[in-house]
Amino acid sequence: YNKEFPEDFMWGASTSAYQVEGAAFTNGKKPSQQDIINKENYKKRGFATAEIASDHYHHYKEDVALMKEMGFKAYRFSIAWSRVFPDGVGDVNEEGIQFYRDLIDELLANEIEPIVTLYHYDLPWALVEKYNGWLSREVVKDFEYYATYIIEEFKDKVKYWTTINEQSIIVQFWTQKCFIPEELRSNDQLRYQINHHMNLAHAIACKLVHEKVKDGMVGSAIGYAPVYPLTSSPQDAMAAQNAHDLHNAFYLDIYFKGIYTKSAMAYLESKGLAPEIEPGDMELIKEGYSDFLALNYYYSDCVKACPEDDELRFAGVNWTGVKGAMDGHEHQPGFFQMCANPELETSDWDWAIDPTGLEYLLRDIYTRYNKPLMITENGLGAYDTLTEDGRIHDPYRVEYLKNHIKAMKKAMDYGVEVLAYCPWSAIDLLSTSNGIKKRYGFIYVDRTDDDPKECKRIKKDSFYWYKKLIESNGID
Ligand code: BGP
Repeated sequence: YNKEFPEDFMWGASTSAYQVEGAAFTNGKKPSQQDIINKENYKKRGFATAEIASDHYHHYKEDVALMKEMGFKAYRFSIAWSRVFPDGVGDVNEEGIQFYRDLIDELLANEIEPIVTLYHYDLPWALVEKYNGWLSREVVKDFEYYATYIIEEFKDKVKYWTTINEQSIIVQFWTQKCFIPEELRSNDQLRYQINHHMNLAHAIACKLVHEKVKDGMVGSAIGYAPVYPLTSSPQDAMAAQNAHDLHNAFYLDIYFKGIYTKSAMAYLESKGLAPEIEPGDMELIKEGYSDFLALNYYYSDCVKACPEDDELRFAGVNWTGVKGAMDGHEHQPGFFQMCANPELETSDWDWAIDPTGLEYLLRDIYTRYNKPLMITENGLGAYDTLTEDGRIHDPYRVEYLKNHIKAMKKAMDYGVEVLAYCPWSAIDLLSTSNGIKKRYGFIYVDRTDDDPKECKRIKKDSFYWYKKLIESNGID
């Protein structure tokens, strides 16, 4: 492949607020739903809470200096709504917003482009208490209140905005990504209702960026997996098309065409899962078009045909990091069922490792929608060991990232416009499915789930490798 990347290509990495910041109750911040989910749910599995996380809140200058040392051109992070508006709406928490002013200024002073995500799973808990959070349509106007403030505040400093992180993943894993009261969890239609509210919120944020930010670019960050059929049987190929329509097109068609994918909607209607749509909603969605798509890519999916009389179920999780411990696969009766791909190796968490899938999806999306793309997440969750020499040798991570970068470049050589590569994650942080045991960073954070110690930062081998790669603009 042609090794040269564009001069202005944005090498960097990503994090999200509740997974990295800590200081969950500091300087006026009140809990987000993740603080509650972490406490109540994750603690019983022995995971770290978000109370301290990687303590980025207190280490941000050191962290930005390390990013600078690696040569980052961009950094994608999210703003914690409950730090800025502890009650979701109302008075701004000056100390909370000041943290983001300082962080953004620190990035700009180091010539690192901030790529800001408005919402990454962490709805203020106050709004859950008030009206069940995303389950209620009321959240849309409160999101508008929050987004208006943030976009106004940073309109001269932030050019790239992403709205809501991974709606497709929220639909699949809704009880981990949103606080859902026990008694409502059997109603799967609500997954799609939440998603509809998010579509409205997304559209509003896009409109706000278009109105307020000169030369601003806005889009959604989507968790995207290309779908392969298990066999070459026409039934499995059809199942792959169905899964693509429901998992991928269903979101992209909203962002770029302002419509719900017909086939996916017809399927959801047939199962009583379709969202309620009010007059004017689709017009709003159309007006809030996206300028680019941010992609979070970890694995590809594999499917086969699913019998009509099968039982509906959504995605499973591997909570333990022991291969094969995934607690089930998604079944959409008569449409498709997910299965393991016998052709691919997996991570310890059963995520298929598939660099070619990245080339495949970049080319596929670009051909269908013809919009610039950004990689805002990609990476390998792994157990890292601090060795006696005080180092972290993570050749598996380097191998994973290198192969994905090559695949991305191949897609670019076929004409796909990719603006940035921001893998997950800049620094170790809490995994949503396994606390601090499952690590992703270039920078090791010396802590365990039980004991935050001082969260000392240690450069991993992958840190030096990435630094060299950025220095040579992609030539490894
Ligand atoms: C994405 C999320 C991130 C991150 C990542 C890794 O879905 O946007 O927040 O957590 O996945 O997943 P996990 O933390 O489960 O390993």
